[in-house]
Amino acid sequence: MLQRLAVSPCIPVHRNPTRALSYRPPVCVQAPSHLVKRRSANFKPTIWHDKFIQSISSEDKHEGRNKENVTKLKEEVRQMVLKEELLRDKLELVDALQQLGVAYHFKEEIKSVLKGIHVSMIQMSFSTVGDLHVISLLFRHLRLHGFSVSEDIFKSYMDNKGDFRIELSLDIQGLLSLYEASYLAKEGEEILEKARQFTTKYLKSYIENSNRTCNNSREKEHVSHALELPLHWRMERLQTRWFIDEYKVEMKMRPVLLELAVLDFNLIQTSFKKELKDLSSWWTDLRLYEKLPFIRDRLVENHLWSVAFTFEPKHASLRKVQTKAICLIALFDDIYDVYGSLDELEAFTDAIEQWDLSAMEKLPEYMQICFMVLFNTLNDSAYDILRQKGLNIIPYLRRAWTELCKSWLAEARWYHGGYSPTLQEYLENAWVSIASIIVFSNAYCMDDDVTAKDLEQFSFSYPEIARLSSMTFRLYDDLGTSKAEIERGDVDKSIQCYMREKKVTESVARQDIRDMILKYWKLMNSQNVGSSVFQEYFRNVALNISRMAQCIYQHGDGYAEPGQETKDRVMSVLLEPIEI
Ligand code: 0FV
Ligand code: MN
Ligand code: MN
Ligand code: MN
Ligand code: MN
Repeated sequence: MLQRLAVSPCIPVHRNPTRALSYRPPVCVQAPSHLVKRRSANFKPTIWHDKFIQSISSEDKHEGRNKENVTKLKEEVRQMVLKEELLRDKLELVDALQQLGVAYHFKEEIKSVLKGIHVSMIQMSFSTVGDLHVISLLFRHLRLHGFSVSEDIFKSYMDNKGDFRIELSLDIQGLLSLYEASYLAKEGEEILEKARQFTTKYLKSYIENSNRTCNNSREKEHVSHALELPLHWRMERLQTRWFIDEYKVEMKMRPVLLELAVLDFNLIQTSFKKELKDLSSWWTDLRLYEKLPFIRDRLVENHLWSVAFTFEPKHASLRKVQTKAICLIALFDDIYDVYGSLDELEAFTDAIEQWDLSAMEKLPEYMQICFMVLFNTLNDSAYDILRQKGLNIIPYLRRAWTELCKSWLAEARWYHGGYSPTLQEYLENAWVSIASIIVFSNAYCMDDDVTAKDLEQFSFSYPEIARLSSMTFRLYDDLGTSKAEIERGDVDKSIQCYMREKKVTESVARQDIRDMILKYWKLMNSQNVGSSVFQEYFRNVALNISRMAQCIYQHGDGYAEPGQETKDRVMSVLLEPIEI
């Protein structure tokens, strides 16, 4: 199978301490930069200019009052969670909190409610029978929160041939909840696989029938939304935004919940805007785009990625680090894929590995700029952690950037050498070259709750869930971007490797790659990552990377060629408050 990367815990910054003494002026081995024949991908400029970003109001004159209100409402909701008695009510409340995007305020309470339910289920040997909707909600939330629960819980809804009983197809709410639960399946779980197929089939026919009869339009809207994408795969802030609007007209709507959700959404969004303004000043002041106009200039879209990984207020400084890193990832990726010559890329990869300003001198000027901006940005983020927590995380970040550059170099060598990798060769490299190891390393090393022991663990290998999530990101990316990449000249991506190896058409390959993605999701669900606060946080980052990748590439390449879809997402998550 796919190998994990071996890692030395502490890479010495200077391999040879006497180097400074034996310093000699560098010899430039490459062709002079102006003689290199360069390609360009003709990426469009950004639609979000700094002038516009700075003109956005990030001051809310009611911010103080709204914060006070949130504190008060939170207390009311906390009481609600603790007071609820019936199983159905408890679960529906937990589910609403989750979908309204405020569950993070009540982590402890929700855990304790679910723990109570779980304990009583153990006492009854999981022989719970009841409403399909309630049991499905129960199953999904137990799994999401790391409680062990077997798929056998659904056996009582099956006939003696092992199929779901046909009369269930009339229970739309039950079908919908079972459908959502089925996406929490682990590798090899057949009941849940049957559940997914059964519910998908009958929900689709419900939509077809109701197109003719036009009954209950809200239910229909919910079913279509779910069929488009299950909850487990959705980018959280976008789902929250959608659900808040739905919740407004829900029969069981509780005004306290709604008010909390809207205020909280807007407060968090105010923080996103402040972050964005700082980031836009940083990016504009670097003036990289003037010097390197061939790159993807996508600051705002990059911040949307960071928000997707960790939206909670306490992660504001991590988000800024992530957005800066993604700007540099996109810049470097374009150099390795399109702009740089192979000689230059070899030299650049060496320089990154050495992590030393003198290594930079051998590089052409445009690469010196790239090297230095990474050197400064990374050291800057690491400095904050060293100052605040006394932890030196530079070795971990260097490791990730070096591995990333090496994986990009491998692809460049393949491309320039006219080599077509096997699918396995490709994937072993491509889960790294998609660059999420940088996101993971930042998220891991810079979290408040990370312990020295966690860091030691990290120095041996990346957690398996990081590799699985990166794999989904890679495959989603290839589905959305490989057409343009191959046209402009690039190494074969997963789709082309698959077509060649299995001798199938592109549309078969695409479908099979979608099936592979589903398999990776199941493997992610199978990971037993532990239940500490830190472990749960890290698992969510992994799930969120897959969710965001699915979202950005849902309608093609929403990143390099952001159209109306991406613009709408930026507006509704980052810029437009919900009206009160
Ligand atoms: C990948 O671009 C991509 F979406 C980037 C670089 C931005 C977001 C990155 C992270 C959140 C880590 P592209 O399709 O050019 O990547 P490949 O690897 O296919 O060249
Ligand atoms: Mn690329
Ligand atoms: Mn690339
Ligand atoms: Mn944390
Ligand atoms: Mn790509």
